[in-house]
Amino acid sequence: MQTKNVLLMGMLLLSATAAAQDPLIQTKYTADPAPMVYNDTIFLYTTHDEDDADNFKMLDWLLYTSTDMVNWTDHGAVASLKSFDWVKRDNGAWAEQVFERNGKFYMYCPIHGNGIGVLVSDSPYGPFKDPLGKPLVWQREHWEDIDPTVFVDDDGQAYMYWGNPNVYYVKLNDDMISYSGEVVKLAKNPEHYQEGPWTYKRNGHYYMAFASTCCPEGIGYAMSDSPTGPWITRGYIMRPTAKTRGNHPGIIDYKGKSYVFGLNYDLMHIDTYKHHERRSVSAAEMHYNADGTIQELPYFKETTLKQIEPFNPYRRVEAETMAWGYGLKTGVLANGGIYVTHVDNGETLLVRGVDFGKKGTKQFTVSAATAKQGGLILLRLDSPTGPVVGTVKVTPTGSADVYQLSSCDISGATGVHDLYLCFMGEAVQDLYNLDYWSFK
Ligand code: FUB
Repeated sequence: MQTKNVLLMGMLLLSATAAAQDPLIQTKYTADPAPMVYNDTIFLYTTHDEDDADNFKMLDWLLYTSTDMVNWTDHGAVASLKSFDWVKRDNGAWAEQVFERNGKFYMYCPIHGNGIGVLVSDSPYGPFKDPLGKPLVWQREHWEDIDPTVFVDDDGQAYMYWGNPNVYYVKLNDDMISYSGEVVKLAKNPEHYQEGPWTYKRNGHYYMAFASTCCPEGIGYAMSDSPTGPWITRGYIMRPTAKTRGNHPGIIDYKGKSYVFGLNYDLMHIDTYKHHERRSVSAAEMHYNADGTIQELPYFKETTLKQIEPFNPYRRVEAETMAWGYGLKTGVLANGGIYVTHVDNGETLLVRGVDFGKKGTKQFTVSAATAKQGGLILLRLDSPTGPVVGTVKVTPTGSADVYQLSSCDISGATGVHDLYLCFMGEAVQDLYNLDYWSFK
């Protein structure tokens, strides 16, 4: 993903993908989106396809947050296979979901071939711990225990559904880490069901969205009058298309709008069309009809993802907050924070819809570290070749782990603009690492 011709292609594709914001995350391969709304923020938990994956190579679960649907902050891995002492596999961290109940956060994690475990935290950012020391469910006679989804009905009864190719469910107890009764296998799957159920209740209707029959997988959905079915398929939220191969839904209502998240291979396709399991998460606004049915959407790239509200730059902004950062990578600081790295000459980081206000800004400050290279950061508005409103010089700090603040004057930045941090230096690669920035 790092070569210069690929970077150029990435720049060209940026204009094609910016409106759809397809995919949402470019610094890692992400899959199996599980969005959760908490405290006015979207917590987007995802699985993680490793950069060198050919088949599924999945070791941990990632977290991203956003308050505007287009600028996403990377919080790194919040749990991994190592979170479970009983897991002996070194692969198989498949599609999880996090569910909040009474101020605790429950992460339901399938370990492919080893059942479904549950982790608990007091915070949506983790740390997530295993309270059971064993799987919550494990039907050892097959490998169908994947893709758990959880919701709580109005009467307080919690349900967990999962499975490929069959759908199973249990009634979870109030503690959310045990269940009563038997594992139930649905007598009849929703038509076109393959895997990845996402079950919720909205305006009195029960919904089960799912990845529809492989391959390619679209996003289908079924409705029911009861949490235990029968589930009747009502159509596609997104029809299967040759443009992708797998899919996996996650659905939320947020700030008066509804969104469906899914997955595709569009990030990998910037680099290669040779098939590897290197997927990425996308999202689109979706709409319900008055009778509760859902309007079909075109493919992610043919939708427009609108920013919900302008971005406030007058605060500490973590550098790993971006709408687009193809070619960049993120790493973990000694204090557990996240930083931006692999910053090469000619790359850019886009933050969409930054509101500089009527009076505008006078100064930009960035916290950066670099052993010996250094370089410039040009701040451009509205395009990677737009007007330069400031240029900050990053000088060597003696170590790629030692961060120093550098500032520059800004002129001509008022109102709302897309902000491009354009990275330049004499070296080709690894100019500096970035921790955070702010305007004043
Ligand atoms: O990501 C691994 C598996 O692929 C998931 O569990 C399925 O839903 C499919 O997306």
